[in-house]
Amino acid sequence: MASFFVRVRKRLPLQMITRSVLYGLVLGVVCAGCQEQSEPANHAAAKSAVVMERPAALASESESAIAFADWMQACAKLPSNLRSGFRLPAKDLLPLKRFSELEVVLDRFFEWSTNGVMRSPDVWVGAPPAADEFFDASRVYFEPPAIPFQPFTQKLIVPADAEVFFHGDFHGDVQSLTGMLAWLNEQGYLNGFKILRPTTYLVFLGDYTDRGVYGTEVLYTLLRLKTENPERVWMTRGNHEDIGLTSRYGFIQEFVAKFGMDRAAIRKVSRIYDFLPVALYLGTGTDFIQCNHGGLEPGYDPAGLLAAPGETRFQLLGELRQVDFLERHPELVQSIPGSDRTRYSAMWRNFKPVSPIAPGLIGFMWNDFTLLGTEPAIGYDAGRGWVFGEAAARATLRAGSEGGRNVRAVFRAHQHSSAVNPMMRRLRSGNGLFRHWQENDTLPEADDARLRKTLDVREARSVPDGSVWTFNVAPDSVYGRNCGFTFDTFGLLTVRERFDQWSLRVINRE
Ligand SMILES: [Mn+2]
Repeated sequence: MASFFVRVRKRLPLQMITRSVLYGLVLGVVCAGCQEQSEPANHAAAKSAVVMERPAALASESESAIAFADWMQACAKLPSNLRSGFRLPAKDLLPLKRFSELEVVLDRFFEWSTNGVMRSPDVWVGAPPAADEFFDASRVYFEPPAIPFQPFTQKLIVPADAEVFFHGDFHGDVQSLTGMLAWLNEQGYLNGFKILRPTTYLVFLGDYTDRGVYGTEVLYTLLRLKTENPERVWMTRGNHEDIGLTSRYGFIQEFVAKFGMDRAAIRKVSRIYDFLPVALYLGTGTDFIQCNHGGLEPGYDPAGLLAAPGETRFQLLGELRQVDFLERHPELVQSIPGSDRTRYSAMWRNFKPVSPIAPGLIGFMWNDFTLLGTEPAIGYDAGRGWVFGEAAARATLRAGSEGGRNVRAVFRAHQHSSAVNPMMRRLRSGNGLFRHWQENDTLPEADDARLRKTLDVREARSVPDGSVWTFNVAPDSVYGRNCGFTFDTFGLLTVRERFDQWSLRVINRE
């Protein structure tokens, strides 16, 4: 793994890395870890090895944490990514002077992750993860002595009058996040980092870092929110919550520039991703929405997780059984055009992930959805993943719905393009929130004026059964610049006893 740490010293021409190069490099990282994992002798030795000190006992809030107002002020002084041309500001402007200031919240997060609600074997559906692997935050899956890669899903029951805020990709735009927090403070939902109302939840949909230079500040802010409201703030794992991607798309480069080349620190900050669910099923007990970064993962069946008694439950993904899913749904395969059908059928697998992308992509982190109802049931975007159309999405959501428990909709992010494309035009026209497969939306290349007449662009929107929603990326990014938007977007879902009364409000900030 030495090569991995050497590579990140070099300044990579990030925008120029092609997908195929990216994949080759990522596999290099991942496979080094995999060999260790499958080597019983090393594995046994690993159990007694001490790689890194366990997180120290928690310092009390007051002695270690930066005050909310100071943090907001420090972040407000940062030049935007676009104004600075994605260059780091002068050292004295950085809100975190040393890694130890970030480490305080990492340690607090590890303490909650390893000794909080997840630690009890009773909250796991199926076999709970091993104490000396999953819960040993000093060990990682991508470096020897390796632990298994063990992604998981989560169920969260919320009260029937819950208000749940959602935000899409930040990609190192900290002012998008602090702007949202300022709004939540103004509106009385938060006091500083602290949630005030018992029915308020915050859900972040992944891709916190990379591509903008304030990823460490985004993570610090999110982890302050999480650790001060651990049962009310949830972060899902995006495709960029993966050391294979952060080492190539800017975050580790940013981290090294800010804190120096510190392997233990890089390992530690990367370990937080393993405690973020790849999908969060949030709902009342009868109705759920699937909250995650990318798309559907047909190889995973959530029925057991949703049926388990209790308000907060977790389940290891284990083996993803995509082939089995398609065998149960031949109609989806039949609807794929002939030549693609042959190609695709060779690509579906039953597999146990050893990393977010190997031996196949985890759909929750990577997959996409088509835009129009007229597009094919299933497609494949090379280097990105499976693209689900309306029929396949509905079939997958229905397959996870059993015993009166229904997965009704998907709230996700993962959409950005550095050039205006049909998806970005829909996000721009829809004020940063797009519902796929809208009835009148039939022209893929329609312009903004046309889309604003066609799409649901209202502030308050109903949530139809089977709907899929994409939240826009933060604006201080090449996506904001190249796609011509400067507004930030978050959503407020109001949950009700009856699903047909749930509603989603779009909130925009300049
Ligand atoms: Mn993404």
